[in-house]
Amino acid sequence: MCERSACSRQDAKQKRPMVLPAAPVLYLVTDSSGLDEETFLAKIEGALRGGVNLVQLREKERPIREVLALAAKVHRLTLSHGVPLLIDDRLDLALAVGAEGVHLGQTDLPVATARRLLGPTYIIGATAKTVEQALEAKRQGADYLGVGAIFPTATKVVTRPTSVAALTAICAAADLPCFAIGGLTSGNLDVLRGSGIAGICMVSHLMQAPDPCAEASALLLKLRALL
Ligand code: 3NM
Repeated sequence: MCERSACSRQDAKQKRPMVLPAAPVLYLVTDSSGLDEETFLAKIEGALRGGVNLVQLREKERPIREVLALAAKVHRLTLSHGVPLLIDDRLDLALAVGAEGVHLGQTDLPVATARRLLGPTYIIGATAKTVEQALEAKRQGADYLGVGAIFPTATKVVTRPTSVAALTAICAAADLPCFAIGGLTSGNLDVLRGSGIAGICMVSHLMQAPDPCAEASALLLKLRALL
């Protein structure tokens, strides 16, 4: 599975993927900090070969032109695997690179505004930490919810803890695919059993894995058994 030649999904190269993958979703949220570009892209490529089926480009610190150039390269990779690429926060970047959608936090552009600007075919994800936020994001047109932080995270992010009980309540109330995020590793996923999630998001566990392909394929096996 992790051999370069074995994993490309040739048929997916023909058209832009526009829909969320079905559960289980293994969602890679990228972080290029501390990595040169070649290594960064190789990590993403490896994770895609291992079965990551949704990718978000999340670059908070870098100038927009750098992120634009990087997004185009990441999009080439995701397209070649038939996997949607979402851009964190920046609808302008998503449009500029022809990405499949955006992920919006609670202080970003409102979901309804993004939906009005992007139309129905783009994927829009929203961060939700309470049932109220989840229902509001759904009402405004979100396609999925990112819910966390389930565990403390060392990834640079403004967040606060979200309990598994709150995650379970959100999954039950929202009737949208919910993806857990925050401090998740291959060793702590069991707490998510029975929560109703459709998948998980990971930054550091995959970006820092020595072999993201092997790690992603092992994670998918775990997720299949868990969901
Ligand atoms: N959002 P890691 S936690 C991007 O709680 C992000 O909404 C969060 O990184 C939230 O997998 C987070 O390395 C970072 O812990 C998750």
